[in-house]
Amino acid sequence: MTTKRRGRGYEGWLRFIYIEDAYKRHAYEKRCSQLLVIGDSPVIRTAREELGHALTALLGKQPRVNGGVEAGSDFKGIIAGVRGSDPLLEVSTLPVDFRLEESGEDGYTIYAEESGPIQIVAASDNGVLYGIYHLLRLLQTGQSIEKVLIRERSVNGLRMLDHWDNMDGTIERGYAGNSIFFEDNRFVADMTRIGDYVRLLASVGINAVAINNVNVHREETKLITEHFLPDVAKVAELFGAYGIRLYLSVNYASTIEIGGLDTADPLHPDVAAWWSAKAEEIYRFVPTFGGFVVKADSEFRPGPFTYGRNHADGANMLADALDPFGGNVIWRCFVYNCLQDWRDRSTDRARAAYDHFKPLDGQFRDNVLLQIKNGPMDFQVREPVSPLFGGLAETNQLLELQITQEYTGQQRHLCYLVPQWKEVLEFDTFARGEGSTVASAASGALFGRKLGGIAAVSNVGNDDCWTGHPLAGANLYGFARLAWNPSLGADEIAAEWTAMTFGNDPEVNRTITEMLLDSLSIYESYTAPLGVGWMVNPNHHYGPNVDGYEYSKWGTYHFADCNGIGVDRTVRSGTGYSRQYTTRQFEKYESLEQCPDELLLFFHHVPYTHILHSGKTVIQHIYDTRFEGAERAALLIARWESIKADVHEEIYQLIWDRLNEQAEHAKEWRDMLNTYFFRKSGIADTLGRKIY
Ligand code: GCV
Repeated sequence: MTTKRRGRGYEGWLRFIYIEDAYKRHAYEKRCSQLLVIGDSPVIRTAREELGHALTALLGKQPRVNGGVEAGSDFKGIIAGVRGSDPLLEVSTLPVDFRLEESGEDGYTIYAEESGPIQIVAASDNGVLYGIYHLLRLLQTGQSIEKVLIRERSVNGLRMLDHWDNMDGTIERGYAGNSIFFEDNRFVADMTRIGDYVRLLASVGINAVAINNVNVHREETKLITEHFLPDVAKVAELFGAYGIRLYLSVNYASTIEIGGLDTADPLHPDVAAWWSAKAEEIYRFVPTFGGFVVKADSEFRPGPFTYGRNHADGANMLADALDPFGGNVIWRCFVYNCLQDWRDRSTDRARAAYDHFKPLDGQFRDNVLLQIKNGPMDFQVREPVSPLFGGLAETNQLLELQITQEYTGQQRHLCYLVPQWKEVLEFDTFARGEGSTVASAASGALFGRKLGGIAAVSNVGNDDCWTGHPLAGANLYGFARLAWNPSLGADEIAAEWTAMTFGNDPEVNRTITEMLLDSLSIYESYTAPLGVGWMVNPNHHYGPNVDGYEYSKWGTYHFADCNGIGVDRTVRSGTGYSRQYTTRQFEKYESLEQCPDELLLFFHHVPYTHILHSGKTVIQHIYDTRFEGAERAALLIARWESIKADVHEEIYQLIWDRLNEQAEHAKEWRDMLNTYFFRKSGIADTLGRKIY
């Protein structure tokens, strides 16, 4: 453990604040002054150290660690280890229902009666580490440990973060400073910060991280050469001590760019041989290497299409190279025509991923996972769920979310994204009848796949507080908690993160939790109406610009004119995108009457006078939500000010500044959108409010 106190939120949610309440502290002390963490692998050593340091900080006393304890002795402290690794971990004392048989690879049980030890019995070394962090969470949030019976298993095998970090130190869509991995086209010399980052991640169960951007440029292409592999190995070792496997994004055309070949044709034997030798070399340096992440044939990246091959050909060739070493290929489905003519109304970008990948279902190797963005477009504040979930029955899949707030306020606006992700995870695809949720498709459970999980684009940079906006830490935390268990509630995650990060003052907790929970709907209100999206400034994507993408090549249009707005994606009269869903969802979206208001303009082009389910016209909804959104954004400031006295001064100020900027920008959104739509429609606000 390398953390030094740096202030301004550096410790994130791993704040082990001395427990002032003597009664509580003594109650914990009674049970936590001796520790026995069994084993000696790097992960177990980490677990032991983490527990020791955290307890010392929380209780103000160093616990006795691994001091000669005999089986059968009257041990009263904390004992942790892998099931069966020591007679002291007497699994038979656990209540029958809480045996480990069903705990999965990373599961654990925490068990304590009023007397005797607190036992943490896990299925693996990682499980021990996770169990220890869980116990610490109980202490951080002030819960009783007198009688504990907790059994946890991870729902998703892969719980992954993707970094879009470039080797020059910049981060594509990064809003929290520069990369923590790279600077000046090399790895950072001081890796302390990487060590502190993986602590944060491991404490919430993340087990895989891709460290470089999926847009793999010239320098990053060399990450898989002996020039950089020793450094990759160093980082992988840091990761490994916390149970995390390192992945690299690779350039599909590496055979040409660094391999001396003149082709990247996946079916060419020289190409396959080059990648096999490359895999062998990588694993020589990095035995725990997780595998490759690949963005191919997407936004000007090379791919198998150049050779008339499909994406199964490309992915399988790489998968065969990694297979002997236990590596995976994570192949992204973000493939679409980014050179569209805006005059062409027949092409619909939303259709692209499904049209490309559905016909390939069943053709991918077992160590390939298709990484699918949550929606068919690109991380808008509101989109429907990608129909590939439920559409792919015979292929491993990985849901891709975006924690970094590219289209959701860029960490300058408060936008707690967990409620959005919950909606995605709970969406019913009906692929195997009712209850066929995205969560179950992604984990692999729905179709009986062995590999599956959730990945997300990290929001972390080298800012003091990691995430630019200190409250955006809740998104990083929340993603990981959901990846571990998608059925956790957005509210419980918010409350848990708040308590761990800001302490246990009930008023502070209530205020911050409520601000977080309201924030997505506030952001949505003043920005994109009724699922339309994309009304942002081109390139950097911050701030309102209603026609910013309307006449561009990116396939992202809203088609607003003087009569109406929205994209007709119906089978009846539009692009037919709606048919990519299974029947129940298709019928809902296809029908103007049944389509939910919040997605109306994603599926239908309607007049401004169309009446929503809410009883309002579309135009009145646009005006009302923009006025309300800006008002609610301004009210966030007062809510924050109400807890000024109880929040660390610097953090208070940082957040106050951002909330003020947000309130100002919300007004900009309100006025630009209202004016635009008033000018287009000529219809006045029924409440006669100020529209410019
Ligand atoms: C890494 C969007 C973003 C790009 C990103 C791309 C992707 O288009 O704007 O910055 O590239 O998605 O997910 O590959």
